[in-house]
Amino acid sequence: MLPNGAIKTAQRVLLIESSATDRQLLRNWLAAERIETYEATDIISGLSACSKFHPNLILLQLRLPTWDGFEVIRRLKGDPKTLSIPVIILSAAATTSEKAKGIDMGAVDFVSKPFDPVELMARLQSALRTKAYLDLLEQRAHIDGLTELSNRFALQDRLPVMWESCSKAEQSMAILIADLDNFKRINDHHGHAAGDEVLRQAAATLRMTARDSDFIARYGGEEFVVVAPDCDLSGAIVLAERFRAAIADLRIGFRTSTIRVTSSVGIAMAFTPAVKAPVEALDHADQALYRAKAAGRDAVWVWDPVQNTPRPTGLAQFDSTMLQLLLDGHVSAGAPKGGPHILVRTPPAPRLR
Ligand code: GH3
Ligand code: MG
Ligand code: MG
Repeated sequence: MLPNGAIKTAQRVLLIESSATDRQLLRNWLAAERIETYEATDIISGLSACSKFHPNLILLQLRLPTWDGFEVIRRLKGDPKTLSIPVIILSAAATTSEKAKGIDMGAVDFVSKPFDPVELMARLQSALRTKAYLDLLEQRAHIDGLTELSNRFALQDRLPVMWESCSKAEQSMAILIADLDNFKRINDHHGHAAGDEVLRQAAATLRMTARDSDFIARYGGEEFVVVAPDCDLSGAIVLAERFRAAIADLRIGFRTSTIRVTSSVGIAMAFTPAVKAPVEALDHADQALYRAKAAGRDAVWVWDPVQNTPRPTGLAQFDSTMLQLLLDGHVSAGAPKGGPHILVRTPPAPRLR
């Protein structure tokens, strides 16, 4: 365990208290400790303050008008967005069974009247520290240690949320799976440390190629998933082709060697008639990726929602400069070799970082 003070705690406290006298008293103590405070007098304003103010801790009076404080705790703990905010109950005369009920429902502590500023601050700082530790642990549990991208757990959490919000906003959304080609050979020829460096640089390239609003995760060993909200099929192909071309352009210096690597990408769109859930779109992207591999790698394939089968985009034959000219609409591709394809001439290019 780290000593007190070893972790920086955010200091934003929501005070839900109906008594103006107690609010003033607590406000003054919190201000003296330089704690940013937001005040609410009842359950409605208290709950709405959570989404506006994003408190790190809530000081909650049990005796509130209309509904009691237990209802506030029940609602806070029932909502994933507020579930982890620690609640300290302020109580004038809570019975033992009320205290037990509060703790049982998820409150972290009690402070009884008459309030003592030293005790209150010690309990409050302790709860803030615990919250900061938990936030740090949660953050670390969602980050891949090698590439510093989000990991698979983070993807599992974020994908359904992004899916829901794009669906509500009636926006398109694309899912890409990119996999480095013949990566095992790099490990075999240059060693595991070289493979790690390739993964780091591929991840950094992906991060630079994607938009700020895209969510990128390391999905497995040498596999990455990009969830691109508000991105139509043309935009997704541009993004995938940029990534593929940028990876192919990399020259990764490792000790005395220069390593090159290519990647294959599968794309699937959300909200097509056959796709009801994120896992189905991921599966389509995976099938498209599989076909890109089978067709020779260093290619982008897309799940065609009309034919219900993967198709090549037909752009893999161009180097990155030519590809950029093509995607910017400055030149025309002519007839690409290799049969049916989806060719994009003037797509809305995603914003580069
Ligand atoms: P394909 O083109 O079909 O994708 O072939 P591949 O060699 O890239 O795929 P394969 O699944 O055969 O091998 C993936 C390799 O990635 C095997 C595994 O040891 C390696 N790997 C997975 N995670 C890491 C890692 O964190 N660091 C390094 N250096 N290698 C890793
Ligand atoms: Mg691979
Ligand atoms: Mg793989």
